[in-house]
Amino acid sequence: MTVSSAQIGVVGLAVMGSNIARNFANHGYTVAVYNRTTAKTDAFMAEFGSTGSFLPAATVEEFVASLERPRRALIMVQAGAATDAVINQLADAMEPGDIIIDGGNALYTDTIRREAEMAARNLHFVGAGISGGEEGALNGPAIMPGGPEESYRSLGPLLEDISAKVDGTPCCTHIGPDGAGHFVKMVHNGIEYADMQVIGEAYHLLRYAAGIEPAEIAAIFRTWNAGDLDSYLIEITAEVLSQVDAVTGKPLIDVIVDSAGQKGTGRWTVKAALDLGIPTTGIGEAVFARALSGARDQREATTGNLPSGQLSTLAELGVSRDDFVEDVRRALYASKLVAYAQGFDEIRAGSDEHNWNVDPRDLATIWRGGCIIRAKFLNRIVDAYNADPDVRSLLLDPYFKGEVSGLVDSWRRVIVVATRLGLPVPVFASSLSYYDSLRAERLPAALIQGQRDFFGAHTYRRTDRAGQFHTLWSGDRSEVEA
Ligand code: NBP
Repeated sequence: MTVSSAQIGVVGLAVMGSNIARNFANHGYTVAVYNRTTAKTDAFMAEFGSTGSFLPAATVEEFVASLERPRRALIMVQAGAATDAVINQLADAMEPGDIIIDGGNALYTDTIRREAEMAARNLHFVGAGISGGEEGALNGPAIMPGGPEESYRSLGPLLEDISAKVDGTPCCTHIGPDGAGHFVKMVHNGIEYADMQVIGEAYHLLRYAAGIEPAEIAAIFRTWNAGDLDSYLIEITAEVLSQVDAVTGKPLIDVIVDSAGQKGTGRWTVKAALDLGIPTTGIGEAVFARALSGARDQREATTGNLPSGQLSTLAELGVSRDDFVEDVRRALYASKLVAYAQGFDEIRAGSDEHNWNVDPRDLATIWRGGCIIRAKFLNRIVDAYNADPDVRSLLLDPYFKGEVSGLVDSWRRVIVVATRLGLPVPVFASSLSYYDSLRAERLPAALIQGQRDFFGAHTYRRTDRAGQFHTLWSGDRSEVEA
């Protein structure tokens, strides 16, 4: 007979699942482990069985039977159909009140559906976003659990225990009902796309506008990491840029193919933003930049084969190298602020749409550690929402406004230089356009409304009177009230 003594179980022992199982065991929990292919469970036990208290199971039934009640089973398998298959197997073996947690990168709409399906079977379903990659899974990730409040009471202490801690605060908190956890994890990844792209654009300018070699750029990034830009992504950028390829002796960056992969969470973030009507332009440009980089056939046809127009050099533009380096740092910082402001706008809109009541301060707090976008300046986002929970854009917060006022001139100069040198900076440039759009008293949308009224009688509103109006474009061009 199986002893029901595991406080938590993990299904799926690939890299993430095995590291999370070990993380629980390292915190003193007895962990039931199960993998579809039993050989993987055996291999896990052979390698790590003696490092903690694990109960290996060969079947789902045995796995479920080894869990204490209410049972808590964390699924760490491939997102999509595999997750549905495992949920159904667990649900068949579980009893009312038990908790199924999906720690994979599920699409939040799938999580909403699954939560409703499990609720109908009197089971709790928790979609938990987990960030930090394999290292975080083992040593402390950021965890974003959604699902019923009630299940968090039983589950929360365990998840908080294994999460990263910053100043003693766990990087885990209940985010909101059903799909809230996976939604914010999705936007987290979207912000990560933008953050990585702006760092990439900064590198590209230092390298190809200022002609600085990778090892020296690494040193520049290290100094940046000691200031406002202090973050995990800046830190690892310096590591990557200082790496030398053992085969060729060249900087590793020069032998890596310049096609960025993607698994889909950035694309989901943009799709959701489009549906919500939130202009997450930085994230969108970052996703498109990866797509363009990966369009090998097209790039082979176009590289060196499209007219550039008259190009300049930094020297011809009278810009000194040191001034330019500092301008790039500021443009990077400003563009990054825009990406975060847009990401938080999307979270607010998603939360309103689904009545999740997500507190943005929770996210800024738990993202300070464990996750890929961990950064010092997230403390400032907490302060901003503390000062005004309803601030219409983070860019309006007095601290960030002050920061941007010290950055914006550099930001403009960098876009000019990049344009004159013919270097692509899609997120730097679109973020500045977004910022200028927010500042603008008038936008060209008035003309668009005129055009829409011309060809489709879509009507327009006037600046001086209430109501909807239409001009009789193909008649005498007088205006009528619609
Ligand atoms: P993978 O995403 O590579 O999934 C492999 C696991 O899924 C194996 O345990 C495999 O079992 C299991 N599996 C599959 Br595939 N189909 C199954 C099915 N029909 N029934 C039961 N099990 C099935 O693993 P991972 O990279 O560890 O990621 C796990 C989850 O965590 C994913 O959702 C991922 O998106 C998410 N995530 C990953 C990272 C990361 O850095 N890798 C970070 C954050 C989140 P088998 O051994 O029998 O084939």
